[in-house]
Amino acid sequence: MKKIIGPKKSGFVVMVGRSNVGKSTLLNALVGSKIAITSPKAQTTRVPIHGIVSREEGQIVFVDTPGVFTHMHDSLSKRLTHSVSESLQDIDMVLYVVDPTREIGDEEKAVLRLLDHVTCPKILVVNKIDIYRKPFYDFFMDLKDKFTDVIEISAKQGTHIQSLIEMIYTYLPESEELFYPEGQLTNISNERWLAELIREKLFLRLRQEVPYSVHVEVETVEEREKVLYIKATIYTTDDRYQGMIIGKGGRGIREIGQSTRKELEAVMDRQIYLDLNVEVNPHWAEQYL
Ligand SMILES: Nc1nc2c(ncn2[C@@H]2O[C@H](COP(=O)(O)OP(=O)(O)OP(=O)(O)O)[C@@H](O)[C@H]2O)c(=O)[nH]1
Ligand SMILES: [Mg+2]
Repeated sequence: MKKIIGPKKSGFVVMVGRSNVGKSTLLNALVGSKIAITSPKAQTTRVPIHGIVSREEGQIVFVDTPGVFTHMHDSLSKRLTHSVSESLQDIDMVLYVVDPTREIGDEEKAVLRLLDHVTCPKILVVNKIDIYRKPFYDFFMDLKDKFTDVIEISAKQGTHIQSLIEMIYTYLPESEELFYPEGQLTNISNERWLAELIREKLFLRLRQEVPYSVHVEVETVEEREKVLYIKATIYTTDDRYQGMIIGKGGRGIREIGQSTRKELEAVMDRQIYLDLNVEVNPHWAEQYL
């Protein structure tokens, strides 16, 4: 028997939440492919990334945003917060992603204030339910009445992801509109994605402030005999950071290159030659973000 499908629905669904709650991990789980980078450090995501789900029911465009910040003194945080407020304009739904395992701080309150002005349907997404100790679970459950619906998930383990997609279709407006061609999973280019993957390895490997000082640009992607040749430059703001990234005898940069290459070879199922350079450019944030 043929499944009965109602009128098509489509729209933009923005994920907001403070740093580290798992927004990018959730984006990847929803789309079923690693399009956004993730790390245990705050402020991993820098530019809003779209993840696209196209089904018979219609098309959902998920927008992953950077965490919202209260420390507005540095220009990076300012730019990131501005890009979140911009993402909240002209959208069809908000997923407010929260982490019940971590203390509620000023950043959480700032996100809640942002949400007060949003009039479209808002879904409270309680993430990380795979973690046993959730001391702040009740705090979020008490907010239930402010939201259209609530769901508990684990983005990392893929728990209740399909239920969340069904829930979203329930509240999405009727529309035949396709924002992206069917089959397309993201708005970011191949080069940008490669650069993001390198940035992820920097985030995973480097300590404290160093990863926040970097920007990655991929300059060349080229077929060369049996290998795919990729040339990329890591820009950092300071000589000191350059030294820390390169490491003693070049060990640091070698490790970053190797882990990126390993992941790329696994995903692309082919041999990769990665040519990584580190340059100092104090103005990359103004130039590239
Ligand atoms: N245990 C557990 N860990 C998770 C889950 N979802 C995400 N994480 C982890 O939480 C950390 C942060 O995840 P991200 O997806 O980078 O968080 P984010 O909200 O995008 O962070 P920003 O981009 O900095 O705003 C990573 O180490 C993830 O592996 C989950 O469901 N369970
Ligand atoms: Mg992120």
